[in-house]
Amino acid sequence: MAEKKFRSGFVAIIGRPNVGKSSIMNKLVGEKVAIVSNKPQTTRTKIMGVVNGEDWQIVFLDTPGLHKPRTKLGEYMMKQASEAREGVDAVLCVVDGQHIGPGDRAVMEDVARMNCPKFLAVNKVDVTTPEGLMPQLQQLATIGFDEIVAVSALRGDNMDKLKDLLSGAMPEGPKYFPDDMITDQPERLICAEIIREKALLNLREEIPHGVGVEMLAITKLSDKLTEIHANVYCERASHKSIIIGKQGAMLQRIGSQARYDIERLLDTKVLLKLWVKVREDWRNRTGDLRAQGYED
Ligand SMILES: Nc1nc2c(ncn2[C@@H]2O[C@H](COP(=O)(O)OP(=O)(O)O)[C@@H](O)[C@H]2O)c(=O)[nH]1
Ligand SMILES: [Mg+2]
Repeated sequence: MAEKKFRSGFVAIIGRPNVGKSSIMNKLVGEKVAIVSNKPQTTRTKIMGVVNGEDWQIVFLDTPGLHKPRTKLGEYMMKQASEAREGVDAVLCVVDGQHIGPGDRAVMEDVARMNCPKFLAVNKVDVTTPEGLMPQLQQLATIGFDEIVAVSALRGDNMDKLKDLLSGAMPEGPKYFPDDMITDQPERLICAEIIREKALLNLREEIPHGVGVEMLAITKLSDKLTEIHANVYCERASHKSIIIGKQGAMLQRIGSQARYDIERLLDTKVLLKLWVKVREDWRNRTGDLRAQGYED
């Protein structure tokens, strides 16, 4: 019997903040491995998501959106994004079909120069009309992608097409990770990210960028109960009172939304204790960055 060749490889997902990179990876993986929000720069590290087919495996690397860094954290994020591009077998570039601006164009042109198969996903087609999209797609055709696909991470449009294209572009290779391993993120970091996601969802304006979560302890009290203690950092006293809210209402909301997701992740009940701390300029402090898991 002829042996069937197994294909595998790494695919970097690249694009401007907020275009839906993490949403696409989660949809492809089938589980939420990267948090998602409507705030730019939600993703701070490179996050791996593994997708398995019958005779292939793709390891996606979700990356922070490309932007000009203004803090040490920002520099770390951009380093993570550029590291994720090294040695990949293909690139998936993502733009938001609602608006493709000069920043997107710069990213696309940059990606188009890379020496590997490259695909462009025009995301959020659920909120754009095909007529509105056509002129843009025609224009993009000249940029040098192997293929351009209109997708919706929200509705799942063309996700199978993406899998087909990308798996077809993978070289022959081993199964890098076992079937049950869908991400490289340790449980404690995912828990911290879930808390940060709920803070991002509930907070407005400039506060989210300055929010950080440090896990202090995850203690399994029994098979059915886990206790979690975490610090929520912000950069100003005024932000702290907003995060806590009137009579603690905001912190309670963030906490109970986070608890809901973490209970599903850990499959136990969760006691979640959050403390809000002011730490001016933590995004420029190496020690604080380390404490939150942003380590080189
Ligand atoms: N309507 C619509 N919204 C989407 C889609 N994909 C992502 N979003 C939203 O776009 C925002 C940014 O998504 P996210 O995955 O965090 O983007 P990233 O910064 O590129 O990783 C979130 O509010 C998502 O819910 C989509 O296909 N359709
Ligand atoms: Mg993201």
